[in-house]
Amino acid sequence: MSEIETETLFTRIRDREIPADFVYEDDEIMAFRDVNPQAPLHVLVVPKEPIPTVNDLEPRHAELIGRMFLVARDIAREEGVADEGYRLAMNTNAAGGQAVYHIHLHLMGGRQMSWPPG
Ligand code: DGP
Repeated sequence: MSEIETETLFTRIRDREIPADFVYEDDEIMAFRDVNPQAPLHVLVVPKEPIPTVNDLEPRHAELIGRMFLVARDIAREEGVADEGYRLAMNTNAAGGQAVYHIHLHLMGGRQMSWPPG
């Protein structure tokens, strides 16, 4: 359904065209604080490749997606919320609440999360 955009808001952050508060970066993955935090800790873990949605994932992305969770787990530990708990979420398309069409894992912590989400 979606056309693969080569430039997204997050590739512009990746390329330092837009500033962001980075907490992690390697060859494939970056993580920076959400500009509109929904919790005391709100970090986005983002692949450098602009994959639009979870629907666009291919088998070759399996390791990348796994590594995104490991990066999020490590940041949760570093930020001191690992033991008390945190939420990881990836919104998909309009009904899933996705606003930026470049996949990203939300890491949220530092407050009690409710379920179900709104
Ligand atoms: P989603 O709705 O799942 O697509 O989440 C997009 C998130 O991206 C949302 O929580 C706000 C965040 N965001 C939007 N624009 C910027 C920006 O320019 N910088 C940063 N750091 N975060 C942004």
